[in-house]
Amino acid sequence: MSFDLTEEQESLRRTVEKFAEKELAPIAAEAEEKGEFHREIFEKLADIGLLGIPCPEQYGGAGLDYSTYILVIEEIAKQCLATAVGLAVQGLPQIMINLFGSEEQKKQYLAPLASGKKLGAFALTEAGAGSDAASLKTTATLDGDSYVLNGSKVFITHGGVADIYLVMAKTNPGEGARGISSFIVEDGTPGFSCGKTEKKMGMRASPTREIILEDCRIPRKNLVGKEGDGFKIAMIALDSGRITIGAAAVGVAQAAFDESVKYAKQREQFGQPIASFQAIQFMLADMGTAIRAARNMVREAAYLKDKGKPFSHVAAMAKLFATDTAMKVTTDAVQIFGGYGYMQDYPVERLMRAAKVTQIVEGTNQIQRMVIARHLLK
Ligand code: COS
Repeated sequence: MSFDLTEEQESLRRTVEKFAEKELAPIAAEAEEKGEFHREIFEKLADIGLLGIPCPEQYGGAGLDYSTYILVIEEIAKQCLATAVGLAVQGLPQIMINLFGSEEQKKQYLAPLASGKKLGAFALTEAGAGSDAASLKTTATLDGDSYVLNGSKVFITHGGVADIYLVMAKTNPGEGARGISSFIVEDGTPGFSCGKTEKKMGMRASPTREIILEDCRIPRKNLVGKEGDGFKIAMIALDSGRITIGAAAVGVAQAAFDESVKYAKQREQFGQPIASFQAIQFMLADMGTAIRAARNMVREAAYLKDKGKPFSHVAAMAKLFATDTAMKVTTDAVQIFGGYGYMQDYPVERLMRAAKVTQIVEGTNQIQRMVIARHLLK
């Protein structure tokens, strides 16, 4: 594993950095305050080929590796976590359909997702099934050449704005995890509707919504993989998703660190910049050290995935460490800013609220510890 980026990776990283400074920085604070989703940002991301990173070129994607995907996510997250998480979520259905879908599904769904013509979403969580995902209650009953879905999903990122949902439902309710299957459900299908839009602590430019399935009849051919494979398909997708959330957390932490260094050099107290005090220097030293370690862990997880090696526990470790780092670094950033850090005039309070959700999404950090411990003890 090399620490150097290839020329192509560095060039793409710089392009994305400039894109994020030009397109996201000016709107991120206001979109957060108003809870506004900017669909046009995803069109612009699509124009520069960023919505189809994990999709192979033959199906209309960029066919780039995960080591490149995480660079893109980190740069976007520095300016706007909502957009970075959206970019990560857009990848999940592409990964699932590419790995487990039929040729027909790949031809029908991958190009629209990769080109950004359609937005994708991942629908696993239910009101009573969060960390214990296998206890989900939504059912899918085979009826002739259709499946009929009934149930509801909560906390769905891009719920209501997505066009294609990968929905996990029980085809065999008595079978636990092995009774779950995975389906493609299109927006507009009779029986598909959206419920409550959540009011969140942070990441408010990304809509999080309930979706409702009432006798929602979808073609039998929309089953992804085989009946009973849905839980494993979801877990495999989440393994990859956890790497991208780790990358997003590194971006949030880096942004808070950069703001802190700038502020510490310019803010004067007791007749000198606060950066000259050891109390602040040690905080910055710890923040910089943790961010470097987190970034390297995320890169290792991506490297293992790219090489086709087992990476599930390393992805969990990277997600755990990077998101805990983001929480600590953003909290310390607010502390360095003092009273100003608590005010919305500076970006660090928004970054601190953003960091919190990274410890929860794609599996809470307690679930990551479970995944890690199971691996270490097996
Ligand atoms: N890759 C492939 N297969 C996996 C897997 C993975 N990462 N994790 C589990 N599986 C398989 C297991 O091998 C097992 O298969 P068999 O039945 O053939 O033995 C099956 O899935 C059930 O696994 P397990 O018994 O470990 O399931 P648990 O109910 O104990 O749940 C956890 C495991 C807790 C890890 C899982 O429910 C989880 O990740 N929860 C968090 C959900 C989450 O991240 N939600 C966020 C949604 S997006 S914001």
